[in-house]
Amino acid sequence: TVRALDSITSEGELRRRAIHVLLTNWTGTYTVPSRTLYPHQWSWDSAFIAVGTARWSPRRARTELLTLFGGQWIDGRVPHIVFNPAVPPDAYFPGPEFWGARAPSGARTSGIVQPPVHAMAAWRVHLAEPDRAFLRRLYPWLAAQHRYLREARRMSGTDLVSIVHPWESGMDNSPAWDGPLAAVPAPPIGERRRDLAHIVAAERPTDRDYERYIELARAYRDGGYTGATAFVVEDPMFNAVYGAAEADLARIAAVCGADPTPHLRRAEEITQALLDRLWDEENGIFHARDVVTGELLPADSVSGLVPLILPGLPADVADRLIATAVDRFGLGDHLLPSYPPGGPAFELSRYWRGPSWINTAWLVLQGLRSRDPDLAAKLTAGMMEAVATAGFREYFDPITSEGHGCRDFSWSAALLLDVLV
Ligand code: 9YW
Repeated sequence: TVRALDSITSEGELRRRAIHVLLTNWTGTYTVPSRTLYPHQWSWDSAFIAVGTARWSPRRARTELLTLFGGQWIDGRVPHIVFNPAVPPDAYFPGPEFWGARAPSGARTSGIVQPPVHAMAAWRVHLAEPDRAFLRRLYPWLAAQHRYLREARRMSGTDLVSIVHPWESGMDNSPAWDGPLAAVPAPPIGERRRDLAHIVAAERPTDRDYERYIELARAYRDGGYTGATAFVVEDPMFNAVYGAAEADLARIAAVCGADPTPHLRRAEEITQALLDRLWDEENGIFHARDVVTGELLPADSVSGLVPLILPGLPADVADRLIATAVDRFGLGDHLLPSYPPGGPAFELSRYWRGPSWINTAWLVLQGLRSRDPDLAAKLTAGMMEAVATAGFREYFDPITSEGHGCRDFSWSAALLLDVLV
C-alpha cells in the first residue's frame, strides 16, 4: 500500500529525506515549490523554504531570499511569483504573458503579493548562522516591502492591510472567501488549467473559482496593479504575519545599527487593529473583514488562529484562541486542519477547505511554543506523523493524514526540518 511504501520510521531518515526533497527542487538560485505543479519561484514558499534550508545550508537559505528580492518592484512590493525564464511560458497558467510585468532587475513577475513572512524568515536564517552582511543587504528591501503594504494597502484607513485577490491570502479557495467571491463576475477563462494535468479536480479549486481568480487578476492588471479590485479583504493571517514580521524587523534593524522603535510601534499598532477590527469575541477566533461591504466574514479558518504569533497578543485572547483550536479544529488530536471538520463547508481533501497544511501548522506552532508547550509538542508530533505516513505531500487529510496534492512539496520538507531540530 501507499502507506507501507512511504512509511518513514526514524527522525534521522525523515531529515535525510527532507534534505533530499530540497536538493531535488533546488535550481541553483532558488527552490521550486514543486517540480510538477509550480516550476517558478513563489514568494511565501521561498520564505518558508529558507527557514528549513537554513537548518542544513544557511548559505543556500540566504541565496533563496536574495533571489526572491531580485524580483522586487520599485514600489517595494514583492510579487507572488518570480518567473524562471528557462521554463517554457505555457508550463504554468497564468504565466508571464498574462501578468505582463517586469521588475527593475528585468525579472518577469506576477503583480500581486502573498503573506509577508519574509522578515520572520530572514531573522531565523540569521539565527541559524549569524551573518550581519546578509541582514544589512536585505534590511532595506524588507523595509521597502513593508512600506509598500503600509502605503498602498491600508485600504480601510486603519492599521490593517488589505488583500485584493484570494491568491494573496495564500489560501486560494478558503470558505472564508465564498461570500466576497460570489459577487465577482466570472466569464469563462478559455485557457486550460495546468494544475488539473497533475492533480484530480476534486482536490483543487473549482472552475468557477478559477474563472473568478482570473477575472480579478485581469482587472487588477488592467488598472496598472494599483487601487482596489472587486475583492478587498482584511485577512487575519496576512495581518498577523505582517505584525510579527515588524517585530522581527525590529530585531534585524538593531543588528544593522538602525532604529528598531518604529518597527516595534507598528507591531503594536497592527496587533491593536487586529483586536479592534477582526477579533470575534463571541466565537473566540479572528475573522476576515470584507472591506467592500464592511462586514465580518463568518467562516472560521486556520487563518483566524495565526494571530497567536503576535508577541503582544493579550493572554486572555490567546487562551480563547487556543481553546478554539482544541475544541473546533481538533488541535492536539491531529494535524491542524485549514477549516474546522464540523463546519458546513468542510471538505476532507479539497485544498484549503479542510485539509491540513504544514505551513499554517508551523505558523500556529510559533505562537504556541511559549504559551502552551504541551500542545506545541503535540502539534509538532502531528506534523511529523503526517509526513512519516504520507511523505512530503502538499496537503493532508486532517483525520487520517493521507497525502494529497503534489509529492515532494518543498515547504512541507523545509518546515519539517525546522521542527526536527
Ligand atoms: C498557485 C505554491 C502556491 C502557494 C499557495 C497555494 C498554491 C496556487 O500554491 O497556490 O497556483 O499559485 O495556495 O499558498 O504559495 O506552492
